[in-house]
Amino acid sequence: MSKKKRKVRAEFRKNRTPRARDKNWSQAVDPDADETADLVNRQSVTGKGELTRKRTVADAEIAEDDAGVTVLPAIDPETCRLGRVLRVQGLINLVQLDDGQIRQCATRRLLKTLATDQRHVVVAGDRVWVRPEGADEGIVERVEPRRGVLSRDSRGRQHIIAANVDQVLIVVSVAEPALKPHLVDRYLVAAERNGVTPIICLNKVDLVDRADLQPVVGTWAQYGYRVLQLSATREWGVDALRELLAGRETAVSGQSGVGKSSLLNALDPQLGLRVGHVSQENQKGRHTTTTAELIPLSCGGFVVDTPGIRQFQLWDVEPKELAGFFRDLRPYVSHCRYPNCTHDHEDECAVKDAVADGYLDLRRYESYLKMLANEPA
Ligand SMILES: Nc1nc2c(ncn2[C@@H]2O[C@H](COP(=O)(O)OP(=O)(O)O)[C@@H](O)[C@H]2O)c(=O)[nH]1
Ligand SMILES: [Mg+2]
Ligand SMILES: [Zn+2]
Repeated sequence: MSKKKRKVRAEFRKNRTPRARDKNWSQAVDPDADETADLVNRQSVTGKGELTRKRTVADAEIAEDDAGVTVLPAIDPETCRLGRVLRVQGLINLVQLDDGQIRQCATRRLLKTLATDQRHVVVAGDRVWVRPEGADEGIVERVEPRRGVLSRDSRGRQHIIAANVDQVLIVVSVAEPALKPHLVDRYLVAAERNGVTPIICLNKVDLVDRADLQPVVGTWAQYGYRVLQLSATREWGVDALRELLAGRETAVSGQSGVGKSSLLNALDPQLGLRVGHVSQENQKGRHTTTTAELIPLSCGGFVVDTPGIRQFQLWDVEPKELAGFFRDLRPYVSHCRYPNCTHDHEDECAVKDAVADGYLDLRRYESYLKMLANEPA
């Protein structure tokens, strides 16, 4: 993580850009001198005749973190206090300050207007500086650089599912809904990309013959990924899972209906998370997971229970770096004839040769090709 102290020139988001005025720019005398000064300061005419607004924020730092680049405006350490975001609901961030106090906080406008390709300015798990207001409210003045994140691409913007976690539980079911190994592979790449330890949780193994899972489980395990075979309803594997979560901060992610809430309830019955599909009538049911939420565990540590994700598209992974995030493909890439080999159509490709010779798993290679082509999971 590197920090630079400098003035920040931040572009406002497009939807806040004022429309070009009809006003005649060459008008010699402008009675509204202030407005003219304003225009000179804040607007510049680009080649396309578009207006962009920029603003210089004095006293801010720029930091590179696990989620990208973040702007850290100066805060007043006398009045502001550090805390952790438990949940973001609409415009309100529920923040627990380090002294335990829980406050409902709005987000400082400046943070929202700084140009960013992130879908949300504040996310569950964030460390934030809060300026307290009243008995139980406040304003989030600044978000600290994030260290372990799980993020995905949501229509061209970065959706940070959880911030500041050590590990991610990739929860899939082996039946109802059927196992999607490719989705697991995608999560694995995202975890490798962000330096978060992945734990693969195959739930509902009570519904299948475990021998059928062996080929796919074997490949992941062979490359050092931890794979748990669980049944939340029968409580199989739950003790092992609890041991892995105790004292750590873990994001729990997967499609809806795979048993995330059931697993968390099984390992900590005090949680009482709502289980089951959201039916048509109670789409807005209060207790179903609709927003990521930081939940303390009685065995120590936190989990971030996240809403079911239908599509998991990779965020900020260049095609040329993709193979490097596959632990199995990685050792071969330097042996290809072309240094920029995509391991797709090129000849004298060490990866393709390894697949043909049976050293690499064909399913994993196909998974790689699908991600390379940016096909939906
Ligand atoms: N057979 C079986 N069903 C399970 C298991 N875990 C969860 N379920 C069921 O799967 C459905 C979805 O579970 P839920 O925990 O709400 O999934 P979530 O959407 O991922 O949180 C519920 O009907 C659960 O009873 C399991 O290990 N075995
Ligand atoms: Mg749930
Ligand atoms: Zn190659």
